[in-house]
Amino acid sequence: MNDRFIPYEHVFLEESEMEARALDFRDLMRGRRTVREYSSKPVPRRLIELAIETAASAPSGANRQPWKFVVISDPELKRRIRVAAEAEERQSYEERMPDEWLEALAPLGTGWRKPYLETAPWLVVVFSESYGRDESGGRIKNYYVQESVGIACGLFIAALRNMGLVTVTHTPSPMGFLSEILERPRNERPYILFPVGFPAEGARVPNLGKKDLAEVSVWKL
Ligand code: IYR
Repeated sequence: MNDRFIPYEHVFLEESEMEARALDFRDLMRGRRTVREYSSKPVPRRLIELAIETAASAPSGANRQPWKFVVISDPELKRRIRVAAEAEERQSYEERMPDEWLEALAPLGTGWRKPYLETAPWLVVVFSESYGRDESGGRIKNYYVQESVGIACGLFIAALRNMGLVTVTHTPSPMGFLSEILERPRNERPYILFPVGFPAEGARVPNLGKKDLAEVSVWKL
């Protein structure tokens, strides 16, 4: 018997229930905001585990699952990450980023200071695996790594939103310092750093909206 394929047990829903669930989920996700001001209120480790399990359910090229989630709560590590990230970001904002980019960021109100890297109870750094390792240490080729890890990060963000937590997709540039501080092997590349927690009391977000359906879709009927 060939067990390489197994039956897929799909749960079919009533159309009315499909639409109701779609609306609920759309509204939940529309309410998501990137938050840059964090409370130090603790978040149970179990919630982070669940968000990672959700993210790791993502489809990936050849099912290689080319991601690693490095989870940090240690204050000393957070401090080292903040110091290194701010050093890079300061150079970026003050020297590396062209005016056009700075103008594009102006509405977000971002800057090189990243206090959330210490305030948020958890930092989750997602690494992409440019290649994998087999049992004997040989290289395994990975496929569509950027796409795969991007999808996993999207699910991670959705999982956090669904459980009532907030995050920001922080991508200090360059991110090499994360490999060093977190002692990651050469095949792992920093992809996104997610501070995770609750918003600070009185936290504010930029007054931004999303494009509407007509702007983001084209229909060929
Ligand atoms: N990485 C920097 C700059 C930055 C870039 C973009 I594009 C953003 O949408 C937001 C920030 C930072 O984290 O501040």
